[in-house]
Amino acid sequence: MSRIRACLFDLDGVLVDTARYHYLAWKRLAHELGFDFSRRDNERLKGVSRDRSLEILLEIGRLSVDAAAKQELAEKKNRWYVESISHMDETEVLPGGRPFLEELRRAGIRTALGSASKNAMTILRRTQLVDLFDAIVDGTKTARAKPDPEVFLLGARELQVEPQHCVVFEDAAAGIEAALRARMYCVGVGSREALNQAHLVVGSLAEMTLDRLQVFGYL
Ligand code: B16
Ligand code: MG
Repeated sequence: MSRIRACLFDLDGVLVDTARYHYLAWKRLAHELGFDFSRRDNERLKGVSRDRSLEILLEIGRLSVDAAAKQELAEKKNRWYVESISHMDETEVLPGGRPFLEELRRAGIRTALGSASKNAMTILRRTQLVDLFDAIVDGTKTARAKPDPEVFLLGARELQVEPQHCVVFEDAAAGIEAALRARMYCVGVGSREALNQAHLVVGSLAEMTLDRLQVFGYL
């Protein structure tokens, strides 16, 4: 078994719950466009890029708009979203996130962020998580969205660790597929039914310890 040398973390749904801010902004946009957008609909947007999220929203509202209008709508939603996350603070880190990152770093395991969000730096700064990462790969650095493995492969490359020595923590099915396509180990964070492709599933990072990485041959 290979030794684990790095852990890569998704942001929304693993370290912070920004899904609710995304939801409120998409819902406001849907209302402006004249239709409703439910929490159930919002599940389809988790881990998905901003552009693809807008396409899904327009599908739900049965609307078709040209490329320029799409860009305007995506920008409008993002302005509302950025306004909400600008009020975040360190209390919004999900349970177990900070202590687990600190434990990994004490043990010499490298850490990276692997998020689809173009707003990841703002969120990391607001929640005071920036210094806990050796590498930060977000939607501003990638060309292809999850389930493409690009975000995690780039993270591993920045950390100079081979994929077989990496573990990814993800809350979305698209992210788990991306991790598996990168040939990394994957821990699903959330419900077992939704994340059954992962090698291991935990309810939250509060259930994670260095010891539990032994299942991947940590020692
Ligand atoms: P932005 P993650 C993802 O973050 C969110 O889960 C997804 O809902 C969002 O559409 C995407 O980021 C893009 O975010 O509009 O801020 O660029 O889960 O990959 O950390
Ligand atoms: Mg996520």
